[in-house]
Amino acid sequence: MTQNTAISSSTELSFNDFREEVLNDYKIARISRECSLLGRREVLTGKAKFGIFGDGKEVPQLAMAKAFQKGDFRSGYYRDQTFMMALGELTAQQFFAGLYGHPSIEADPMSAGRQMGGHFATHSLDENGDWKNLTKQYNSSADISPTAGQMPRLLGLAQASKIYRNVKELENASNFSTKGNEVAWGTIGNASTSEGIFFETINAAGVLQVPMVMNIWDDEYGISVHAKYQTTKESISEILKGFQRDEKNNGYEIIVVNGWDYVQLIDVYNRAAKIAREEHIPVLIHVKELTQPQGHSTSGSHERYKDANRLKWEQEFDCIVKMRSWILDFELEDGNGETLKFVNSEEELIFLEKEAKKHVSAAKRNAWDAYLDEIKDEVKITLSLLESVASKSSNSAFILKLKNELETIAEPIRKDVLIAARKALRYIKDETFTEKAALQNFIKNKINQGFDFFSTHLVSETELATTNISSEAPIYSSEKNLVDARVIMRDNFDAILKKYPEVLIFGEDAGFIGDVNQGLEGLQEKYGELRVSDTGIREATIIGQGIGMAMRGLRPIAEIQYLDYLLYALQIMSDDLATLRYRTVGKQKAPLIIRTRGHRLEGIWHSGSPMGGIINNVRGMHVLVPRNMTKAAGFYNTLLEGDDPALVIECLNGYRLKEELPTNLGDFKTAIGEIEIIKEGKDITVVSYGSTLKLVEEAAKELQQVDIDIEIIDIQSLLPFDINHETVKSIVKTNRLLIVDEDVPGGASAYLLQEILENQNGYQYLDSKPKTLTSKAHRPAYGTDGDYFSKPSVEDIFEAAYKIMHEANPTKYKSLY
Ligand SMILES: Cc1ncc(C[n+]2csc(CCOP(=O)(O)OP(=O)(O)O)c2C)c(N)n1
Ligand SMILES: [Mg+2]
Repeated sequence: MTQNTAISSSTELSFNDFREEVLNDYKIARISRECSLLGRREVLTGKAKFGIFGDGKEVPQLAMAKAFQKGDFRSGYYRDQTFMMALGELTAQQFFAGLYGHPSIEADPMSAGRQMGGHFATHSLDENGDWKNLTKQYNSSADISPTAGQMPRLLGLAQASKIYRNVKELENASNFSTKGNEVAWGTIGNASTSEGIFFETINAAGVLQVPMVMNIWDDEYGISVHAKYQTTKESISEILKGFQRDEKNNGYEIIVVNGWDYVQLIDVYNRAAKIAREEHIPVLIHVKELTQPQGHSTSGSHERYKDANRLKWEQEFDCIVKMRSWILDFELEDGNGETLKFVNSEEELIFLEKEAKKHVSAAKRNAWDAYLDEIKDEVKITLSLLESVASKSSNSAFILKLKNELETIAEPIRKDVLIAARKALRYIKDETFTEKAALQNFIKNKINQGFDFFSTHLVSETELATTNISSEAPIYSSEKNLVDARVIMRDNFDAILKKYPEVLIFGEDAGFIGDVNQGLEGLQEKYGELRVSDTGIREATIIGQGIGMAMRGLRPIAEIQYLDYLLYALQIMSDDLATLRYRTVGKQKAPLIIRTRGHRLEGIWHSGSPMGGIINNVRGMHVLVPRNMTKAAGFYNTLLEGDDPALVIECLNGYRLKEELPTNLGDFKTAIGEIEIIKEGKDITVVSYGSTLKLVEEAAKELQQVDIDIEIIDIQSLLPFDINHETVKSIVKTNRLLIVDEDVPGGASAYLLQEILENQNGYQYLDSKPKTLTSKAHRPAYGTDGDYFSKPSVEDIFEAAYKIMHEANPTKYKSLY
């Protein structure tokens, strides 16, 4: 009988303990449900902006929480409030604080109001940004909203256990793992399994054989769209059957269970955890027959798309309703012939339900009061400031009107406060009295506070922030040792792998052959298949592996074979990696290094440099564009001493050029956010980066012959750009600016213009119109001629510089055309 299975698998609890556990579970489910019901009301009455809740998914989450151990990681989505509550990682009050968007990490530990409710996270880092002991706590990687966006990272979270179990040098990484026994648990809705990255993750985890338990919460819908439009055969477990392991082949353990069957669920989850934890075999649990009692979210009502039969079925099969009747019906005969029951009468459950209701309603009130009290204080201060400036101002009538308007807002927010204060300031702009300063200071403080609330922790603000790390020059032996530049890369990676046992390098062709350009030649043989490895062709999950492993204390270097193929990974870089620190207000980090190579080959998909697109999508990461391999290697050495995620773009045409081999491999460093003047000059400041610099240097020689002396700046680092504002100093000298970029018009060059002219105030030193020289507005055509006509050439650079000088001095520099 299933009931007996549950009891025996509950590690020989006495019946009373078991009873207590069941009733406690039921109470958590009820509390969670009440949160969903009241949460929806809060949105519909306008107190919160948007709500998406976990109603209808409570019972399987209770079972998952039981199997989830300290050290484990969750990578899930917005339905998982019950799971978080069952672990003790989310209280009802915190749930509402999140719904209201309370900008305080104490009130809303998930994201301090930065994310909408239903996006869950735990804290991996302490107040100083240092790692906590992750093996001693339950861990939830921070949720993101794009459906299936949690999948790539899940792969890495699971893979970290495999690495910790099998890489000998990491035996003592006790903050992160206990012999690799941690399971990574994914949750995803049935409809979101239609996304490509879901399938990519499933396949990769099967190949890698990592301890991942994938849970699909199946309610047959994705918003209004039924499973028949989402999934072949309307069943994800059915179509994934080929992944089932057998005697001959590795694969998955696939389990199907009904989401309302508490007893079965507990059994299934125990089994799944054991397989994943002990054997490192991925498990997929398809949890069927779940419901959405209130529909998808607060944005609509499911009566519009579910027919009466379905709605009736959902009521009957509501997992809490089912659990309730199971509790009421449960009877067991003990050894003495006595009948054991969970409750003597329904009244007991009704009492418990009322308690849950009261608990949630108080939690909601407390969360709202805590949220509003802070603002009420601000309103009070503002009203008195307005009154005091009104008493002195000749515009008092207008100011008092603003005061009255603020006073009558029943539930004011911070925006209302600042609107009133800032508008009032305009009325006294021509007046002088002491109260004016008080108002000005108040406004400035509130704007600063807003920055702290909503704009900090974009990049690391800890001692490990990479921009704090100084450069360290490469050292060369007395005999000149010129080598193919890829050798510098290889030998530096060798030094890195030796120095940091937590470093892993992986990507397409990165393992056995040592990458397509031999920058990792021989390193797999030396450091083993776990640390230097080949991956499938699957850019999004290569990044996901990196994100997940970096979140568990490893230092992955994920290789994307060519820059042009980064676009497959850009979504996950943009949505997950770049926002991680920001969306957790500095409580989680993933200092992943992404290595790729680009610029300047020939062909639409082999020579791209879509830098504008990239830098605008990955704010929160560093984007580094070294001009040669020594610079690139120096960046890796710097990044490993810091804790920011970064993308390093090596020059594809630079591996076979000669560079001198430094002796301090693994130690020399390229500073991040610093430019380098690679040629001094007095006439024009020419700003560029990466492979294009070689062309600029060539053009410089030719320009010298016509008496034009350009200064060349290698910006080296696009994000962050020139933190010490050195570029403008060059413009102070030359008074002219040319930006050479192989991105499209208005791409990275527009970004650089804004940085130099606006942020560095370069505009005031210019005697000529600033100029950007870019590629054409299309992908570069194939072949040498395709390149010549698509991207800036030496002649283009020469003529652009010459034209600037012609305009400045037409007598000396006669027009070329
Ligand atoms: C990439 C992306 N596309 C669309 C959406 C909008 N969206 C949010 S939830 C959702 C449906 C998800 O359904 P399912 O995966 O079955 O989860 P459920 O909500 O049913 O639990 C959609 C389309 C989104 N968040 N992300
Ligand atoms: Mg669904």
